[in-house]
Amino acid sequence: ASQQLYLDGETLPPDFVYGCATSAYQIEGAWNVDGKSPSIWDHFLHNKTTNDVTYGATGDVANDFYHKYPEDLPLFRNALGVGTYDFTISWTRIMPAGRGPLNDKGLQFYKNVIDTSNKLRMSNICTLYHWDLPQSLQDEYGGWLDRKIVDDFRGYARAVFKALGNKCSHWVTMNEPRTFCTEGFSSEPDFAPGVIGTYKERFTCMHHALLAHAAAVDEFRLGGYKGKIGIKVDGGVSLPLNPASAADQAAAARAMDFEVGWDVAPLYTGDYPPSLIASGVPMKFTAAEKQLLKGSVDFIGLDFYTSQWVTASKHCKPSSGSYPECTETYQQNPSTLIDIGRPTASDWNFDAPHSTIYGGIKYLAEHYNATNIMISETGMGVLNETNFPLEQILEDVDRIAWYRGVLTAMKQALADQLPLVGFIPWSCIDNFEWTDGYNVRFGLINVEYDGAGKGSQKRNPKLSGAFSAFLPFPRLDQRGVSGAYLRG
Ligand code: PNW
Repeated sequence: ASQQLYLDGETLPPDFVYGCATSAYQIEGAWNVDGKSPSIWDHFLHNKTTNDVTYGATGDVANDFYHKYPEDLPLFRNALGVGTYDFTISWTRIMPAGRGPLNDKGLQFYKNVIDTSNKLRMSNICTLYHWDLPQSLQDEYGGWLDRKIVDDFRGYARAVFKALGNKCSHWVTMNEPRTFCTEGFSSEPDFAPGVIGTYKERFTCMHHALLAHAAAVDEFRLGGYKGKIGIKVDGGVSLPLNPASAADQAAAARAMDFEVGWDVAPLYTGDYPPSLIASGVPMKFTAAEKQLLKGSVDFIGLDFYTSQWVTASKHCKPSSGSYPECTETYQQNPSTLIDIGRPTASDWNFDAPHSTIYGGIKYLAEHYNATNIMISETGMGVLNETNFPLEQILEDVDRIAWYRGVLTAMKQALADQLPLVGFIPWSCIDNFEWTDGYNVRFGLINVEYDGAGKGSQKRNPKLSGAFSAFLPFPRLDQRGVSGAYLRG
């Protein structure tokens, strides 16, 4: 292999994607405009009794992207220099009853976003689901806890593909099933639907999410659409604290199975990781379901932010077989997990690019023979208290340091011939950061609002935005790759 590996057109795969990402609930606002019905996030935050979202913020207005996209998309293209805009579709905007007729105005909004992107010479990665389930389906049958969700998701996917299927170069069925299933049904859920659950609920949600993913991919392939389809999975990389210890190695391998493998293994093997099955699972896939799952991704998106060292727990030995309780305790026991890297404003997120980015790509490639791996989200949040001077917020050198580390890790991956095909920083622009409200910002562009989301909404590119514009990636317009049908 060449010793001179630069992240440029010569050494990157020819279709390498460089973009930036957002999600519907986090930026659009307009929560009840033009026929949109409430999602579980609207409902959850409107009906909260505990006040654990910073400053009681909601996504009711967020960035008002629903109205401001004509000013934001040129910024993404021109200030950040991205070739791809990665966005998510709100189910309740496009199909307000959860199934049945489409809402023309909602659909038109996404057509406008795509057409405007294409006019600016950006392609689109389009995601069907980033956590904003129709509240009506939650009310009707409990949403992800009922098998009915699989058919409804299939119907929603079919309708979206029919309307927009050939307009996106990449489709993502859903964002991070593990995050929305574990956070939405935890013992103290701070994510919608906010249903207190045990491992059984979390597993059931994951099981149905995986089946829904497979059903959507099935629809896409049956329809013969032109783009690629995949999923975005979250996860950290778990490494043995003491690499020489067999017990720590086993603990780390197990943590990878239970976290990353939980949703990744079914995509490649058709079933959960053997160690997870051996520990006892509440639901199993049928032979037909396994067949649908296996090979259900053209590409895999890694939303990888952070990593941890793992050491064998004294309290619950991996071999004890009393999963779920044992394993969950085992994973969550603070004495067994040690965050790797520089702390950030998010208590779960530490800067360790070699472990997280290089390690994540390598793990997927080696363990699951994954090809077409995309770093579909990574980034760091910075605290944005209202009294901080704007100049300080815009000079976000810490975030540049984060992305420099990511670049080095990606160079290493490419040098090792690992199949990295894209890189999508999170996020294009500041937005509603779930339980942190607007107080922790991940954007390459600043938005002037306070922790509750109130303010002028003025957009200001950060220094990291300029850094993004200078990254030596090929942009779609210079190469025309897949641009023909995107623009055509
Ligand atoms: C991503 N973790 O999820 C989400 O896709 C975005 O919506 C979100 O804004 C972004 O992270 C920043 O938080 C994750 O706890 C959230 O490891 C949490 C974790 C991982 C991914």
